[in-house]
Amino acid sequence: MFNIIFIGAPGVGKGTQSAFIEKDYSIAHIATGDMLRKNIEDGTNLGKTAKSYMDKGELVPDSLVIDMLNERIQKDDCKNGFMLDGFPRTMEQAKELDKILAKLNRKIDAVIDIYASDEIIIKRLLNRGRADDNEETIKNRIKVFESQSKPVLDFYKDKVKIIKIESVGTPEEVYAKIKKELDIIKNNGL
Ligand code: B4P
Repeated sequence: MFNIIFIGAPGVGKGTQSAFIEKDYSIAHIATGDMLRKNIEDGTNLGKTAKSYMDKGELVPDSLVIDMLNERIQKDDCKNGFMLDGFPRTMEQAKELDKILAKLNRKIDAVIDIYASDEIIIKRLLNRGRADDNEETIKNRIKVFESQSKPVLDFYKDKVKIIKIESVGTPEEVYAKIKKELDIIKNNGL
């Protein structure tokens, strides 16, 4: 079993890198942003509430995202392990995740701290052009990341191995750096 968390600013490449990891390590890719967008698409109550926050680049309320994650993480495809892409994004989410994992008798093996300059992030996101990828919303998402999500790294600092990766170069080049570190952890069974 191999359980990983990705922490990084919007557009830094969490989703892009998660796709490589999912394939190589055969673990479930859990992207809370994708799950919320699916709820919006399906017109669920959760989707309706989430949309009002996501359109402004704000975080969706903790209780909603935590319940969604709790249910997802217990699905069969997580038996071999999981990679959390976009969760936890607040201290409250990190603390609740600890409780959820304790109940399931599971632990986090590695946290990937992925980073790039604001300039690179803004360029990538404007290029992608998703509904929430306009300059004003992107700038707010970066601000929200700095104030609410970055502190989550401190929560894991003394508990879990943190891999720090600069997300510059092609996606394949970035992934080569991540894979090297993950293989060390996996092979040492840390
Ligand atoms: P997310 O869906 O998580 O979106 P993101 O952070 O913007 O994207 P990511 O980092 O995955 O970027 P990607 O690899 O795609 O969140 C969206 C919203 O959902 C949040 O603002 C929030 O409202 C809500 N939400 C989600 N989770 C939540 C939670 N836990 N609590 C509360 N609210 C939550 O890369 C971006 C682009 O860069 C792509 O086009 C990609 O092709 C390109 N790219 C990537 N790597 C590259 C590279 N090396 N070189 C060139 N381009 C690259």
